Amino acid sequence: MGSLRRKLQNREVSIGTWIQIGHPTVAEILGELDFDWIAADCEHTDITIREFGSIVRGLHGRGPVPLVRVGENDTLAIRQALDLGAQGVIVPLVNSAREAERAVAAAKFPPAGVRGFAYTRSNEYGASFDDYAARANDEICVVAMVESRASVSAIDEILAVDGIDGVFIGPYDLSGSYGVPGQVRHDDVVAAQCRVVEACERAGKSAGLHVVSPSRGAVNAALDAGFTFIAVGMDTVFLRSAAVEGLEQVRGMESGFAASEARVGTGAQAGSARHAARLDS
Ligand code: 3PY
Ligand code: MG
Repeated sequence: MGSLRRKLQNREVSIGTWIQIGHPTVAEILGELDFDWIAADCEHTDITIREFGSIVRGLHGRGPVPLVRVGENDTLAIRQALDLGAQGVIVPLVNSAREAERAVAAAKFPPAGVRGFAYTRSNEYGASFDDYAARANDEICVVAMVESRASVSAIDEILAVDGIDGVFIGPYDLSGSYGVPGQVRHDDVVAAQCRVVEACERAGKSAGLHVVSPSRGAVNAALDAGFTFIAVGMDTVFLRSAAVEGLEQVRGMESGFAASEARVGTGAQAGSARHAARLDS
């Protein structure tokens, strides 16, 4: 069994992150970091299946396990992502055991499921066909997203589906479903999340949460609440916060720069005086 699937099944903590930018450079940069897994979000982004292939190639040979959140609970979307080398799928809006069974079936080769066999990137275009076919069902992780009142009501049945390794909370959709859109800290939404975590504890499966703005406090709160499959940040969030911080470091320097320029003179004369001063120092 793959190490991430084992962690999910043992409720061991894993820390991952999300990719929303469909370029391999992002995967190469984040892939060098010590994340346990990296999930590309193909639901709420413009990441195409081809771009997902580039992301998986960017992660290849690096540490984090490549996961995908498919656009919807669709057999072909799941098959194509796994064929490209995703080692697990996060499936949005799973509202019932039947829908969970559908997701698992798409992710597993027969007789456990309906995943089709072919020469694909995941089996090195056939070079490791037999080996991959023998181990894929055991290694591929399937995580169902719980993001509706219906899903919370059916949580025990969803978790009882063989092949569902854990669930991941979608707090925003959950808040919408409870009639308080965007209020992810609303009592009803928090109570729903607690219900899901308790069900995971009973079922011995993992509960996942996205800590969008990472901090030790926020991750500790998630761990204390019983979540073990934890995403921190996201490429877009990291990019923005680094840009904001970098800009904060230097904004305001222009006024000092303008003042020193005024003292030295203007134009080309000022530039050469400045360079000369720097060379002298
Ligand atoms: C949700 O909050 O519903 C999400 O899917 C966030 O990714
Ligand atoms: Mg959602």
